Amino acid sequence: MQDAVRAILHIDLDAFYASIEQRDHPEYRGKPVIVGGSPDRRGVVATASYEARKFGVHSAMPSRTALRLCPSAIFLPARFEVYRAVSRQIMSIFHQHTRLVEPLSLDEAYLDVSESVQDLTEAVKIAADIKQQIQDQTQLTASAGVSYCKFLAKIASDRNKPDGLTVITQQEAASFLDALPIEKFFGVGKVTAARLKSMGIYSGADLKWLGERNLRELLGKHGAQLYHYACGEDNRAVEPLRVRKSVGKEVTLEHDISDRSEMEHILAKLAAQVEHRLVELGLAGKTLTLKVRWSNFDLVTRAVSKAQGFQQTEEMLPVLYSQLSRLVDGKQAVRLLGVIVSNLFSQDVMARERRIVTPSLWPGEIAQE
Ligand code: DCP
Ligand code: MG
Repeated sequence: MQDAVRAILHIDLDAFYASIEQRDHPEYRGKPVIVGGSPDRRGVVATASYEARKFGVHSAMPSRTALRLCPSAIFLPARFEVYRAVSRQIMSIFHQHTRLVEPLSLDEAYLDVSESVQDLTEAVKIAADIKQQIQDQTQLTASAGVSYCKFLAKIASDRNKPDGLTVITQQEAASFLDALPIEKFFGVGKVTAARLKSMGIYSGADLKWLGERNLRELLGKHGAQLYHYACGEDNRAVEPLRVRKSVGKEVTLEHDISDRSEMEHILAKLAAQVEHRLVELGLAGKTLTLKVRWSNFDLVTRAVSKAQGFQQTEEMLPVLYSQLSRLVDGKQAVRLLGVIVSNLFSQDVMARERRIVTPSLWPGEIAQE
């Protein structure tokens, strides 16, 4: 008997926040829309419509830079309540097709449809049906990737955005992965990419050539995993019941640093990213943890808890800075910094929305140079 096929879908909505704004405000359709913080208040871009992306605008860019690149952009504050409601709609569509749904963020999930199909062609049909349902019920477009594993399904959904539907079969995987730039591999950030490139490793084919043992020596367990991805091997299961326990961000620095004000600057950026994610999910957390890895790889963490919880950057920073001042003596160098909020709980909606709207432009307000 033939082995049962694995059929994994990755579905990701296109320019999610911005498309919702264009849907709800027809006058913004076909125009460059940027959702995020205001350019005159050191905000960052959450996302940009495809019209704005043509100017080079992208997520996480300072809004001020975005305004310079695209002076005609329409800047809007995020309406998380609306985005969460749409997210519930699309997740419920996914659940009509399989119980194996693993959400990755508000607009993105893996689905394992292996039980309902004989081959990937049938899985493509399901992906097309889901895209149509999303269109009918939310008037939004999604891009779908179909493959035999999570890694390739995710890469596939990114291939033909927006409104894409891409399949990568087992037969196509090898040539596809060989040509894939290392940055596209799961878990390869800027630092790892730079390190690999300095050794002449640019693509999946190069990773394979380097071999499992070398990659493990270079990058530890993650290196071995990378090798297997490059060979098209990814057995990770779609995990529907992943309960989120924490929201955290960390960064491995390009160069070790020992200057405390530089560390504070990085912590402020990380805290802002954690705040963003917490707000998006409608969560706060009672425990705030500072994570520091010294240049000799020793790891220290310092956790502080408070009953009201942490969500906003300004609530986190005094705690992070005071913990940092106790750890750092100006001599030891740091290679990684992280900020984690755990012991999560759901926040009062109204109180939260008021705080989010304050630092942004009001809906409809148009930023001009
Ligand atoms: N988001 C954010 N900050 C980031 C990245 C994303 O606030 N640095 C938010 C805004 C996005 C949403 O999460 O609309 C979904 O993220 P995606 O990475 O899926 O980006 P988009 O859906 O906006 O665009 P794409 O068409 O590339 O998926
Ligand atoms: Mg998306």
